[in-house]
Amino acid sequence: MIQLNSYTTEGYLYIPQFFQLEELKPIEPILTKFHQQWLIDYQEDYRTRLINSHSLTSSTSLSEEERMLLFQFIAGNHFQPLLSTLFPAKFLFLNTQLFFDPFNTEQKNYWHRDIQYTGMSIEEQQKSILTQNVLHFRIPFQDEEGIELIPGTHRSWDLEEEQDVRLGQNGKKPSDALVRGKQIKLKRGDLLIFSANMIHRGLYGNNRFSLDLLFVDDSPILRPFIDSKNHPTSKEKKQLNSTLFL
Ligand SMILES: O=C(O)CCC(=O)C(=O)O
Repeated sequence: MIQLNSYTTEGYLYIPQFFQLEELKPIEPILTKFHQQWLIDYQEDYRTRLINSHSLTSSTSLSEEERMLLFQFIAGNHFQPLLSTLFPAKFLFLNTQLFFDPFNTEQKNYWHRDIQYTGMSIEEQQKSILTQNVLHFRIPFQDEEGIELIPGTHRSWDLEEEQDVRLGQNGKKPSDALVRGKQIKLKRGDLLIFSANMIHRGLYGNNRFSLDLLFVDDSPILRPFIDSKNHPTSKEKKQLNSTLFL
């Protein structure tokens, strides 16, 4: 039974052993292949700062069959019931991200809300988080330290100290500890769903390798963030028979 109430109040849903272990196997080599090529193409950015890649479904390093396998995984039976329960109305696939450890083991993580990178003013962000829904479905392929998040902040604004830390202001750093932080450790096979709008940070270590699928409200404000290249072509869509795509 899906715990909608818990998501509504806390902004996240942790489902241990959501996947049978063999269910992850077909897509794992695709992710690895993408990542190997990404490490070559983005060597400099990887060595200096990046902790994730994105847009696997538009990558030229994957074949048409591999892209289709990813779309089938995204649109398959796994996620549809959860999505229908968690979103209040219509929703769409946004994109994929792949998270890994920083090259520099001293590199610090950073508290953030994804919405802070959209160029909206603080006032607009405060208003938007009350209604907007952007969800991460995190699928770890390795046991990992997971995500630290502040429950409830998908719909409520930061305490003063949290905002100072998140924005790295008034003598605070984005990696400083926050009292209300809650760590969700993850194992391969688990699924963590969390709101991109809540205050959160990744916890590095153990050579993590996690696929995030992102889904958004089908709204005029969020549609422009969707890059149609990451969605199936109309021919591919016929094979998928899903309402997740443009
Ligand atoms: O895992 C991470 O390093 C950060 C994850 C994150 O911030 C996100 O998924 O938005």
